[in-house]
Amino acid sequence: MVLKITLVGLPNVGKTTIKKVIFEGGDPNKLILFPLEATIGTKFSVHDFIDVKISLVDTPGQSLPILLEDEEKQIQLFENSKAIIYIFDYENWISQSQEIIDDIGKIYRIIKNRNYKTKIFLFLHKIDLISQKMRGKINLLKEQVINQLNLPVELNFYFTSLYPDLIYSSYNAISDIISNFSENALKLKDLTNLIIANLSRTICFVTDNNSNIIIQANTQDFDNTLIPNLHEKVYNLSKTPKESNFSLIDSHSKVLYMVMENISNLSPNFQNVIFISETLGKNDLLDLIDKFKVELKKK
Ligand SMILES: Nc1nc2c(ncn2[C@@H]2O[C@H](COP(=O)(O)OP(=O)(O)O)[C@@H](O)[C@H]2O)c(=O)[nH]1
Ligand SMILES: [Mg+2]
Repeated sequence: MVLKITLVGLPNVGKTTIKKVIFEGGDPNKLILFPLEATIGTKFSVHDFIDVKISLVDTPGQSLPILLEDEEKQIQLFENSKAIIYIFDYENWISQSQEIIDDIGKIYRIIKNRNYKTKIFLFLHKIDLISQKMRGKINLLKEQVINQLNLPVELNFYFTSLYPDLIYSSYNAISDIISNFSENALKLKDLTNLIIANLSRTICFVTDNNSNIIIQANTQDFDNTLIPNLHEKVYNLSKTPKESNFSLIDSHSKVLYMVMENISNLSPNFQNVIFISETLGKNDLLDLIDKFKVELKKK
């Protein structure tokens, strides 16, 4: 199955960086320190995500107004698009809210007039730049956006960031979106959430054949500052499997237990399942792996 996803938004909101980090394994820390060049012209790329081929369309922000007026461009960008992700940030919202409302309204009407079956998703990105105090009221911000949009349907809304403490928000948003279209992605997401429910300070990753993390599920109390570091470890370990599937990880002066197991015999789309925990030891983690495999077989 091919899933066309189009990324749109004003310049400099983070579209290309999201693509690099989530779909190409780019290091978010480096990409925030050394930003990418502005995207000139629309970029098309293809990525694997479980059983789905994601055909990703990354649009240049500077030409958004032209893209939204030009019929030919509208077709090129949106025709057969299952999902449009409109990305904006808090700074944009403060300084250009009317422009954002107009753009989203235009996209909504283009899809409606052309009878496309496209879902629109909104990312309020770079939430790391919002003050802690304001972040506490983030749902009010969402309400404000939805009210001003005043559309007949409520669009799906996500708060995202690639900042280390918050990066899981971006993974979650993307895998959530893809689960709308892929039965297998949805099942896997439900399965991992089920396994870690009621645990404490534990995280689960599933990687694909390219060692990319395709699903991540963590308990509410998991220390998010550890996550980017763990992504790197998981990626490297997946590439060079060792004899032992158990290791201790030292991260930010914390010791975590990790187990990893190859599950490619259960599903050709997957490579490894990995559990990492601050609270569980080796045997408990091995039990989780067994539980995961039993549930995966059931599906
Ligand atoms: N603080 C912060 N900066 C980000 C985040 N995501 C991307 N950026 C930065 O935003 C800038 C624009 O990114 P880019 O992907 O080129 O934006 P695009 O024009 O929408 O494709 C770059 O400096 C990125 O490093 C984020 O989550 N937080
Ligand atoms: Mg770009």
